[in-house]
Amino acid sequence: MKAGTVAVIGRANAGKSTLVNVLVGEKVAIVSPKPQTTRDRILGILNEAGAQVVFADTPGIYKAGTALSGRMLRTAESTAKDVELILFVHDGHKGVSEEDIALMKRYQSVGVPMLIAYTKTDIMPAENIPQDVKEICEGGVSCDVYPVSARKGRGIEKLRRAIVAALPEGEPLFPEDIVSDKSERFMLGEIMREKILLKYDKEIPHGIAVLVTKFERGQNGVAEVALDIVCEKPNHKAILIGKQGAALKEVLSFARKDMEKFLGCKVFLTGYVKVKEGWRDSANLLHEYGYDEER
Ligand SMILES: Nc1nc2c(ncn2[C@@H]2O[C@H](COP(=O)(O)OP(=O)(O)OP(=O)(O)O)[C@@H](O)[C@H]2O)c(=O)[nH]1
Ligand SMILES: [Mg+2]
Repeated sequence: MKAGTVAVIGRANAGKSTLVNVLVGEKVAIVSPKPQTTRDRILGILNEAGAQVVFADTPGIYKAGTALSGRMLRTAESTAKDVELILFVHDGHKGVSEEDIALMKRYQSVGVPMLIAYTKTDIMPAENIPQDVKEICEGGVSCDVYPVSARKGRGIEKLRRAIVAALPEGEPLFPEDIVSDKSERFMLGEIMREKILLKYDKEIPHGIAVLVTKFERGQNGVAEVALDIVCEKPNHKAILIGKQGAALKEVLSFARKDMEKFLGCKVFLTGYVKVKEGWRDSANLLHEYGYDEER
């Protein structure tokens, strides 16, 4: 059978996690309109007759400002080296700049076969596509470009076929009944982070870590989830909580609904907001919140 790992690489906010979710057919990674949504390497596993594709979703390429973003960048870099294929995701609706071409060439020079997914074609004029593809080729990038819309599901099947065809023959790396390497506990924390990314301005979510402190499925079919929402500043804490706790209540309620869908049972969710100044630059706290480089 065809089997292998595909590193999904590209700029922050390009649409990598959305594409991985669509290719796998299940939500394995959270998505938001804000750059730097994905912080860890997340494996999404696609099983089909005669093939197993392991997609390694990575944090988007973005200039590093904190120890956390430095780690995120290194996660993307190291993932690209140890795979059978690189899927470079490009946000087509932003056009193609010289820096984009330079980045594509840099990943092509890793020496692993590469395909380009040119995504978000649903929010751009279709006539720009051939010109952009030509520019990519003439810029010296010698790999196939697949225009897709992850949101509308366009071009996905063709891309999936091309990915499978590019993989070597091999044995599956994971059992066929799992879709992700991450635990339910990890996903619960990510669902909370996704709702915070969607609700608050970007200065706040970028400084958030979510620590799941309790996850227990009770006899009564209710899962009890407690988490700490760690932020960087006292004024962020005040914004997160809102007037008489209204903002926190709302964001917890959004998260709870998604957690119930994810776990398939009722969820009793409690969340506490805590302040840890400078946690994004503290090696100990990065470790405590699960942002280690080697895992
Ligand atoms: N219109 C449209 N929007 C898309 C498409 N794919 C992704 N998006 C949107 O683009 C934004 C970023 O998507 P993500 O999947 O989180 O992007 P990412 O590359 O994983 O981002 P980081 O994890 O921050 O690097 C979200 O608002 C998505 O809904 C698409 O095909 N069409
Ligand atoms: Mg992502």
